[in-house]
Amino acid sequence: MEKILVIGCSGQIGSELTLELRKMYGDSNVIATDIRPAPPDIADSGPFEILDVLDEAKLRLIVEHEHITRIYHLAAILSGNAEKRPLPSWEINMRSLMNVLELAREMKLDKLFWPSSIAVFGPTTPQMNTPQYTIMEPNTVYGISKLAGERWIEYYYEKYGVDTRSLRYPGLISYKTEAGGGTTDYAVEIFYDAIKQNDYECFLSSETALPMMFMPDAIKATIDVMEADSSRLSLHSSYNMAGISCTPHMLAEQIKKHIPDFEITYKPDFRQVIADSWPNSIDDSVAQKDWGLAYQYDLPRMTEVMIDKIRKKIG
Ligand code: NAD
Ligand code: AKB
Repeated sequence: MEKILVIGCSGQIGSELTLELRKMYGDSNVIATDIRPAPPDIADSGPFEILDVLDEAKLRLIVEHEHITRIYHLAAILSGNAEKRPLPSWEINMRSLMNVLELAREMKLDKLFWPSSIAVFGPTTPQMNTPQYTIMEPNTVYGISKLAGERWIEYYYEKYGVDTRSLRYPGLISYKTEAGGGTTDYAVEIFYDAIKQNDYECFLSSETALPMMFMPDAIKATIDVMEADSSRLSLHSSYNMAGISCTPHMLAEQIKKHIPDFEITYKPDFRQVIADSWPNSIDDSVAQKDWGLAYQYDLPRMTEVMIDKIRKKIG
């Protein structure tokens, strides 16, 4: 039986992925951790501990004491926040990964999951239908840390056999937990403001196309890549994921179908430069071929569910 450790369970992804993992492996077999308190449904449904992933001794203690076999390492500082505090963000993003990789090597853990991002690409990358293998010269602290992380997970696979599965998530859209300080956060904020006040001031320009994905598709892909037989994986860095490519204008038009009075204005800030350096759309054919990546949600369906769920949540 697998015994799972989730690091970063209180974030946008962890708050949903942890519950899915508990359904699959049993509540008591999924140890949830974060540096901040867990949402009530995680704290109430199974084990939770406060853990700073930089505290190597405590991390080791939990892994040994709980007989952990797999780690989902989700803790990171996202692109927007990382630009405000470059060196501490580099420290958190990189040292946490190295702590986890070293533990996995020493303790021969079964598998790791560590997410990468479309932030690994940069201004010199072809922006349309960005291939799996292409020029990668990220110019953000976050992007550099994700690219370095991809190189390290592949290194640990080749040198030590540590099996880390990884996805280059696009911007994730969800209704349970707010987004964690990234460049794609507008695509979550827009729904809350549309429902609360019928307008939204967007920090990216109207025609900024970025790849996005609805959380249920991201969770399914995460579980699928972790469950895939290793013989099917042709790479051990991180898989491209395309999702839905859209601009703030396109998303606003979809929202107007449900909230006709909705108005959007644009006031680009420092995140515009980051967004401009990222792909407009992604080629994820390698993931489709290797382990069957597929999506259930397009832009209209995702918008419909987001509006419905957020209306119910905030009343
Ligand atoms: P988030 O910011 O919402 O959650 C991260 C969690 O990590 C937070 O709950 C935070 O408290 C925790 N954390 C931060 N520092 C920690 C530390 N020192 N020790 C323990 N926990 C710590 O981020 P997310 O959106 O859930 O992202 C999870 C992972 O997925 C990250 O690696 C991120 O880079 C990656 N990712 C996310 C997206 C997205 O759109 N959400 C896209 C691409 C990649
Ligand atoms: C961010 O905008 O930083 C994240 C990401 C795409 O990695 N959502």
